[in-house]
Amino acid sequence: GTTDAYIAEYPALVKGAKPHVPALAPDCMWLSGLELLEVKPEINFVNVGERCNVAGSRKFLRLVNEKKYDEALSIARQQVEDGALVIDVNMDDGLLDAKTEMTTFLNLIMSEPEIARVPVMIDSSKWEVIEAGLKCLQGKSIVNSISLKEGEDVFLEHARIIRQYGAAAVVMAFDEKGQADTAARKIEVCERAYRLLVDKVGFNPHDIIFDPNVLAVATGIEEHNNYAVDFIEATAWIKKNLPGAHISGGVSNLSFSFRGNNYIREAMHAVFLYHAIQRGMDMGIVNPGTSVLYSDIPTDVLEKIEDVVLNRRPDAAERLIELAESLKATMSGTAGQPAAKQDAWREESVQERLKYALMKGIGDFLEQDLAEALPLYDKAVDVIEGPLMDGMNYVGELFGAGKMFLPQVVKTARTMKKAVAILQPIIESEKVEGSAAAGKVLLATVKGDVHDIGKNIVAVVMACNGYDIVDLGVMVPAETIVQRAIEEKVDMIGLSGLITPSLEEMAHVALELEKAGLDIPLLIGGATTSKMHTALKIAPVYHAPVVHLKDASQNASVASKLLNPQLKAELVNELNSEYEVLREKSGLLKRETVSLEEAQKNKLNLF
Ligand code: THG
Repeated sequence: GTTDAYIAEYPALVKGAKPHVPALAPDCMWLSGLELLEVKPEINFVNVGERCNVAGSRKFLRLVNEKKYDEALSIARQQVEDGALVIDVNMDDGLLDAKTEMTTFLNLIMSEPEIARVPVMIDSSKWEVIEAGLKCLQGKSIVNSISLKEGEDVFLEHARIIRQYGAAAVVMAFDEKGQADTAARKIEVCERAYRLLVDKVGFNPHDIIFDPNVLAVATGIEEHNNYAVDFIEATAWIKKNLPGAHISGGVSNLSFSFRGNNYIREAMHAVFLYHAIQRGMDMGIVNPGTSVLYSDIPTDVLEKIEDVVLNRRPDAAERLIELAESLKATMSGTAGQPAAKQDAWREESVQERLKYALMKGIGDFLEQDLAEALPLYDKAVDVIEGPLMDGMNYVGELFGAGKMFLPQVVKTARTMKKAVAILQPIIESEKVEGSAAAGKVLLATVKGDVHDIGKNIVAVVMACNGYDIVDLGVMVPAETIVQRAIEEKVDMIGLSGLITPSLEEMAHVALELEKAGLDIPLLIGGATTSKMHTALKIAPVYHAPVVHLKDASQNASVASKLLNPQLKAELVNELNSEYEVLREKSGLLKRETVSLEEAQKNKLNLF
């Protein structure tokens, strides 16, 4: 019916009507799942549920691995019930197909109205996973995350695609130099990213969520003490100077040093948020089920936690550990018993005393105890490899079991350093051809990854154990690692990384070491690394020993084994059989094969 005559009727119909005025772009952040989430100033904080994260929850990882999606969905549902306004979903694991898992899980969420009602934050360090996620979601979701770590071109390209999809974006405070740790660096990186997004890509500032990096405090390393303060200062600056932009962070990262004590961890988060929200933090990835409120924290506990979070005194971490331990004791019912006599340990045998001194990080009696121990051993190095290493190993065990905290491991390492320094002159004088000296270790965070805090802790622990450290920093390409390993004649190479793509990069480095004909043992560590991944993907491509280390407390003892030919052989045997078991367990090798003859009969026949 759209003839000229028909259309000619229109002018009369619209005469005097007001033209449509398009709705203005919102002057606050708009997000949505099935429902709109309008982040008006009255909502002073948007809590993003952290638990649907295979790297952040053992339970969620297990459920996804076992394809128990119903239960995995319940974790999402529970978070929404607990008040999460957004849910973060992360499927980055070296042994999962993250893209497929992301797609599967988001599609499942979309058919659960109680969950799909809230916006989703797609959390991945792989761009292809993020794009796969964006394709599943209706409404306005959040990409977590982009950054300047690979330079402006990649950043702009990703930002433009995000804008086409109509999503908001978390921008991490990383650049080509690495992750911003001080307030000044955080500000520098965020300001640069803001200008690019607003001026070059045409981003609505409300769609920018800065993450100035919540890094762990109270690690035992002094440089880390001001991390929370740096975050809060950068937050205040961003709020004031980058209009419209929001500020978020992964709050649970803050308390990694207190793994094993959930009360202290949650109280630290409450304290951090209390101060950061006042200064302008308006979003955060948190456990929505937390029950600890700032106002409920007893005054004495609060004071000690604020000392740590606000970096108010140099011994803050130590005092909080004491408190954490006494709280643990109270909870396990040993409270009220008289404390064991402070110096009862001085009555024990010298080996036990040395072990105890290391465990507790007490350096005061080392001179006398070492002098007493020396005549009992053939050589001074034996004291290190004997009672001192026993102490280190014990600490490693306790740490692994969540019974000890990171700052204590660092303190132990410092005590070890003192002991090694005392023994050093004697070791030198006893040195014979071919005797084992502490070796030289190359450390690097692999290409594509800017996280270096774990690596730096390892460097401190190993340096304290007498090793020479060649630290190549972050984003180190395989060629550089190979070249420097040769130049520096190192005894072993430690690769570190936090994000999942680093796993592939580590396998690539191993392959390059193999190609270069090297025979240097490889140590693998970092949050996403695992013994399973090492067994399946890294060890098979490199013939020299490849050892996965769960945490920094193990490095020194593994390194000392690698430097002793006999212990090295034992370790390699142990590793080989462990890896074999893991490979079988993974089922990847259980492929049914036919005989060669049969296979040859099946060859492609073109004529
Ligand atoms: N910034 C941005 N995204 C992020 C982070 C960030 N995503 C991931 C992470 N950091 C935030 N999420 C978590 C989730 C869980 C934990 C920490 C951060 C956590 N989990 C317990 C642990 O490891 O001790 C595991 C407990 C369990 O297994 O149940 O602490 O900073 N943009």
